[in-house]
Amino acid sequence: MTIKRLVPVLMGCLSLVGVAGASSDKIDPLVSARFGRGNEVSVTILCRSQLLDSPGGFARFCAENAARKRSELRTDVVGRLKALAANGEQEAVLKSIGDVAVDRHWIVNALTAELSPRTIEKIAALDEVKYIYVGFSPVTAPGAGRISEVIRPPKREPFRIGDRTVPWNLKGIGVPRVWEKKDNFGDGIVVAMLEHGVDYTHPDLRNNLWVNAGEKPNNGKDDDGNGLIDDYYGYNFRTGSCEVRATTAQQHHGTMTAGIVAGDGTGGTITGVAPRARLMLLSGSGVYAFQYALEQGADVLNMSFSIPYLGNGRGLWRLMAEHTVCAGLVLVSGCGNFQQKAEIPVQIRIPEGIPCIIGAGGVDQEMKVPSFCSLGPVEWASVKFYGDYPLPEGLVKPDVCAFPGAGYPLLGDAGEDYINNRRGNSFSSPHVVGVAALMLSAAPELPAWRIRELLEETANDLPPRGKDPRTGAGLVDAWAAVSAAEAAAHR
Ligand SMILES: [Ca+2]
Ligand SMILES: [Ca+2]
Ligand SMILES: [Ca+2]
Repeated sequence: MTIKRLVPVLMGCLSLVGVAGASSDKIDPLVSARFGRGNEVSVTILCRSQLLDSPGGFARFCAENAARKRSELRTDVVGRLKALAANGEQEAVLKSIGDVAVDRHWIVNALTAELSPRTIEKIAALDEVKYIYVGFSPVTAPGAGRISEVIRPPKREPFRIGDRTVPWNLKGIGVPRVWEKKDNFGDGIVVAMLEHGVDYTHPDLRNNLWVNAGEKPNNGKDDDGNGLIDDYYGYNFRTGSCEVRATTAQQHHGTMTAGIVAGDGTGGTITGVAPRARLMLLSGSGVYAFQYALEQGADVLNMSFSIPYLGNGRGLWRLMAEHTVCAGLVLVSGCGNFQQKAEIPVQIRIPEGIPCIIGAGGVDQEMKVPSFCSLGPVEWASVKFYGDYPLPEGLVKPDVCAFPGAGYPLLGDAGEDYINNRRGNSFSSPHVVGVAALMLSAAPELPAWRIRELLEETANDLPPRGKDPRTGAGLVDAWAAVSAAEAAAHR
């Protein structure tokens, strides 16, 4: 313990006097492996001052802020993160790297740029630099773009099941009972979908879209002054465009996941767990999505994707996710489909392997884990600045389970209202997201980290007893989870 504490202090002193050995300790081996090819390397430069320490800072923050409202935490934490990003450390780096294109971040106090190996080694010696990771995908310079259809005003009558079909997957996690007995359909909750696009013109989605009230669509102007032109339904940070509509089969993944969150059954089948939640549509790197979702008032973020081989970069994602959860956004991610392709402990990757992110695994209708579903545990002992959750126990993931399919209706693409032959934990995740939306609709001021705790406490445990690395805490139970959220809000 003493030695561990001494090392960073010593490193700090050494870098002050410019000893090269100390500064190279601040360059991720995955970055230096790209040196020597004569190319510039994309890096994300983590500055010294961060809101949370690693690894104990998140648990301390949650304990100290347990009695606070989520809305207060949003304002307070976003303000503190932005103040840290403006504390002069980023400026010191900018001064040192000269005139190159840089993305400055605030969700973590960090910058992303493409730099030469020589410049990277130079800035590693700065006292203001904590560590240099492989870069987040850079944002494409904002362009104009157009939204294919401006839907207004949305038709939002009071929600009724009526004669529409409610499929087995929603019944299996207790959703219709919440609708009928609690009159809770997810009203008032905004769910951000980080996807490759969503067909927002689908009849079952088009009345459930979040819109940026400060932005006039398709006028070529950034009306709300957030730096993004015409970001009406969300934003595509990959293309630098406001258009977030799915047009290819691959992008159609997002239509299916969005349908599980909020498909309202206009076409005859209710696919959505929270058919009165609203959808914010985002594409691109997580860092931009987290910042946008926090600034624009999203409550839950779905991430039905998995990133492998991040090495120490897993720690950068973890810090970013912990800051985001402290700021009141519930993060959920599917646990992946790599059971037959990868050894434990790397079947469950990023973001779903991060402790504060709700990792959704899968079971079929017989409560068996399908052979494609990734299994836990996850290790963090090898990750710079963390070193917790050593194997063999590791971090138990998944956190909870839902249904990955196949065999229940998903939203189809143009010309086909529904399809039912797809499967994967990409679809488990939005079930959990939908339940989180119902919980927050009932108890909007619960801190975001309480949603994961309550989902686990109320899940229906599956063998073996207790939280296990196949099914987590068990199958989510919407009725019990929403009831627990209501009780926690009144405490
Ligand atoms: Ca804008
Ligand atoms: Ca505009
Ligand atoms: Ca169990």
